[in-house]
Amino acid sequence: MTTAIPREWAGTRLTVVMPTYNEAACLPGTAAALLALPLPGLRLLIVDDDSPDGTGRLADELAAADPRVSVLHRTAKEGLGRAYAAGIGAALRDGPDYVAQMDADGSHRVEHLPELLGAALATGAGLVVGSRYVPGGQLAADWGARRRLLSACANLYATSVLGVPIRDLTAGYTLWSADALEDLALDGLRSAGYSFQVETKFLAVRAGHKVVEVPIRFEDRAHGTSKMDFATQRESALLPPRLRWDHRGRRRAARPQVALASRADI
Ligand SMILES: Nc1nc2c(ncn2[C@@H]2O[C@H](COP(=O)(O)OP(=O)(O)OP(=O)(O)O)[C@@H](O)[C@H]2O)c(=O)[nH]1
Ligand SMILES: [Mg+2]
Repeated sequence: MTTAIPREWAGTRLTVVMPTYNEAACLPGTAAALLALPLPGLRLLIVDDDSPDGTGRLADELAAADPRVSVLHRTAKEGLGRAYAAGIGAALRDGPDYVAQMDADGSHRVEHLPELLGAALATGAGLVVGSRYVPGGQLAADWGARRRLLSACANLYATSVLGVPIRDLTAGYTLWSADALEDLALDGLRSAGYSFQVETKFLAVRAGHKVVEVPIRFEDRAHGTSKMDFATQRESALLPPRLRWDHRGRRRAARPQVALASRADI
């Protein structure tokens, strides 16, 4: 069931940026579910890194069938962070009010998107995080104990090294105001891979943007395999101390403004 969203909010210009690499089995279903949401201001930008399994061709077919869909084709797999930096930069050029980040593999339930948008509009937050680690947040039932522990430890590590009070700092399901994104200087980010998620949240908090965490249920991917490899994990492990070093001695713009929202608030 989709959360009802007030009519005056539903037309808000919101672009979902969705990076894909070998997601041919997942992309059509995820895109169809997303485009069926009752959000007239919704656009979808797929950022494909020349997937060998033909995901880019499928994305072109989706764009040909629906004017709300567009595709950014990149020539090589340069990592999730680089794909997002390019995709978000392209999305901003069309002047949306908000930009959301969403995986193509079904882990991010489309039903949560109106909840994230509602939280942003109600609170004026620059960043809304779809969070697995606030009350009401859930992990897929089939995640084993090892994976749960790894995810929790990665979050705890990044949070404590960086001193950022966001409970799901590694989350990949987020919604940003265009203003907050403009402050990120996407071309100068350190992260090529998944650590983009941690780096961008850290920078948003440092810049004084209000952050709200909204509980989501995180599903296991519907088909296919993870693109997380050793180099990406290494980069993620090294990023927090590097970021701290980069920002040593620099004053934060303001006290961190991080709040939790429960479903009842949205
Ligand atoms: N364009 C692009 N997309 C990528 C790249 N790496 C990952 N992705 C996409 O980013 C999203 C997240 O990647 P996943 O492989 O699902 O990562 P994960 O969620 O940690 O792994 P699973 O739990 O197994 O799904 C998916 O939509 C991927 O297709 C990349 O280098 N380039
Ligand atoms: Mg995934």
